[in-house]
Amino acid sequence: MTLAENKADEIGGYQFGGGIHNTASSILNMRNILSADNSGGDCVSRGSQVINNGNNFVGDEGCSADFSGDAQLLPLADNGGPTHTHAFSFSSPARDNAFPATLFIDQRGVARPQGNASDLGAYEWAGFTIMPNELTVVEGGDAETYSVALTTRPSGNVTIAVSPDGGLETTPNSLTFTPSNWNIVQEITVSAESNSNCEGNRQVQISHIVTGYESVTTEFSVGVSIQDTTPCTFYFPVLQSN
Ligand SMILES: [Ca+2]
Ligand SMILES: [Ca+2]
Repeated sequence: MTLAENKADEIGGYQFGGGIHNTASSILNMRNILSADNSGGDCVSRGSQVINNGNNFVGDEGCSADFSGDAQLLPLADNGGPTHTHAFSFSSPARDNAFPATLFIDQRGVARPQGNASDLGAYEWAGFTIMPNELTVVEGGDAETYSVALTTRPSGNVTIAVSPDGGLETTPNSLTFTPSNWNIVQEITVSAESNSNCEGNRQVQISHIVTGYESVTTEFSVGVSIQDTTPCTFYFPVLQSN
């Protein structure tokens, strides 16, 4: 369940929980709840018992939650299914952090889990798999590859624009997944350009912008370590004796 953008007025300086308000003498059992971006408290327990059954996200740290902070929720929108839902960014801590083996569909009817585990709240990110997401290439040396695959069938074409940092070359620089080829893994080849500069080994990245998937434009990156092969020459000042 996702509870977001609800409001409860403060009375006498006391918050009544725009997201969750647990009244005195009642017991609140929570698991896999996502309560964030509410006004008047994301979860307020008024002298009553909260039983944390694991993996709850409460933006303002109320109710002894396991996760807090910015849930990176996106505006309420038609993301498929019978009701509007709050999607979230790919980098949201809600993604893949649910208590395992307890959720089988999300509020839209999308099967859970997607990716490494189920997501917190009402929305399951139908994401993609990147393998590996860290690699090493040698300057002027052999190319390496990584693969990208979607985890669910998209409703239309999904494009992924690939942008390597300086010193890297990638092929291709754009991927397209369609509703018919979405489950076929696509590979990207990476190589490091040869040069005559002594730069030392360095860490760069390949950025990706994904459009047309889940009504959300999102980004991810793959980390690349470049090993420098250029010999380094050092010059010392010539000391002259009088
Ligand atoms: Ca997931
Ligand atoms: Ca070099």
